[in-house]
Amino acid sequence: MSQLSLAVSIAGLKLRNPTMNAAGVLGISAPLLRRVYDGGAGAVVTKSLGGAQRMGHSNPTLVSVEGGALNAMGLPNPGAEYFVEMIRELKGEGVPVVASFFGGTIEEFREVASVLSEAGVDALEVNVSCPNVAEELGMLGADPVNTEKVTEAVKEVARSPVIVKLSPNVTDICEIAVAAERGGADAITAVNTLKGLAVDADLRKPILTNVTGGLSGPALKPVALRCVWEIYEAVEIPIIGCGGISSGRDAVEYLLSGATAVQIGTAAMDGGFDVFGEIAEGIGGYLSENGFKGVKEIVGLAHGG
Ligand code: RRO
Repeated sequence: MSQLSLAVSIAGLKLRNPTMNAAGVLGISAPLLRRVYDGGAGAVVTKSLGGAQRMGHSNPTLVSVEGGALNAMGLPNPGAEYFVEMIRELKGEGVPVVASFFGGTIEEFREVASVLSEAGVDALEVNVSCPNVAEELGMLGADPVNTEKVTEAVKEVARSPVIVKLSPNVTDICEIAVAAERGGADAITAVNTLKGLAVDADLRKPILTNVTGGLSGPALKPVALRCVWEIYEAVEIPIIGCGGISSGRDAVEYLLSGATAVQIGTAAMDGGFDVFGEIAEGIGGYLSENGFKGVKEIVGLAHGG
């Protein structure tokens, strides 16, 4: 019998396998997140939650583009307090829950982190990288000083691991990753979406009401993989890879580049809930075919000795 294990631990967050949904995809209610877990995910991630309910941008907020999708949802969410009961429900069913959240100020980040921590989440994912809203709500993570301050504030109230989700829309992602680590981050998610534009030639206008949006899907993969690679060489903390993963082989490429786990977004919108189990199985197939006994053995292996 094979001794193969797909289980991984990210700073104490224990996963039965390295897959999760990406924040914002299938994460807006407990029943949907339950289906993500039943579909085979190792943990589930909520839609990014703020201190108060937000409607987000008006439609159109999502458009298919070459190699993926462009979204500008604008942080629609019911507010962190509203989600507390759903987190408890999922926890009661034994589902590991990562709460993604954001704030307009450092104080709001701290307050929301406190609410979600008290609800008993297994990890907090700090979203300092939304490309679709005004700077104070979205791209605090474009600046290392702000990233460090936000991380420190969240760490002060967190009772579970703190993961900081970074943006690819920066000159030097390692500088931001190092700042998050200095602020006390337990892990990094790399990356959020890449800022892009879609124009309708007949209407002679941008398609999204927000004009620009965040690119996800296969077209993002080489960029996100490069980010994981660079961050792996810059920090000691674990990395969760995100961007264009739709197969076990894609996930393996992330693990080899330095990720300990992966998040799946656009492929879950296209392929449904079973994609998590299929990707986990694909990772398992690669490990056993190549004589490895666990995921940890291949994390960062492409960097060489
Ligand atoms: O809601 C959004 O527009 C959104 C968010 Br919060 C994010 O972090 N990344 C993204 O592509 N869209």
